[in-house]
Amino acid sequence: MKENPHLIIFNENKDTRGCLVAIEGGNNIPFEIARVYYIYNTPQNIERGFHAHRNLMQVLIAVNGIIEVTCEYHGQKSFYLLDSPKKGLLLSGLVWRTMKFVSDDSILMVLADTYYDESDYVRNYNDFITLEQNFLSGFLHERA
Ligand code: T46
Repeated sequence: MKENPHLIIFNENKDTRGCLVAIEGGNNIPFEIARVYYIYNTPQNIERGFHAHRNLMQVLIAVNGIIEVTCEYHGQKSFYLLDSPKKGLLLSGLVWRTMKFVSDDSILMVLADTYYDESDYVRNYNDFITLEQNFLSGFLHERA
């Protein structure tokens, strides 16, 4: 099931001791979690990503710091500011993504629906554009 990129706001259990967010696969995110990875110790304003995925579904969460994510899909660009551990960004399917680690204390935690598979990556931008065009022409053909 493919969905356009969008933010998910998690419920926060807050009391005088601090805050707790719980994420349950298939409940408050739309897939079962097969893999968790996190990215940290990034220099300030470094950008990572610059690729798309063919099928992978992921939720990106800045558990610390501030991370700007740019998404390109269906010929348009959208920007998401991950500035709270309460926010998750759902990415599924063919979305060209870049993540800018705005503060050097930023930690990006990612929940993914499959194990690591390099063959799912589209790391060449021209290949991404070709795949997008194929997808869009197939979509328009189906609707005609
Ligand atoms: C994504 C964004 C948000 C592994 O061995 N296992 C893994 O599960 C992952 C995710 C990566 N790797 C290896 C592959 C590379 O040799 O770690 C190295 C760095 O990966 P990459 O350059 O793809 O990292 P980012 O930050 O550009 O992208 C990562 C994810 O790879 C990608 O799926 O959507 O974060």
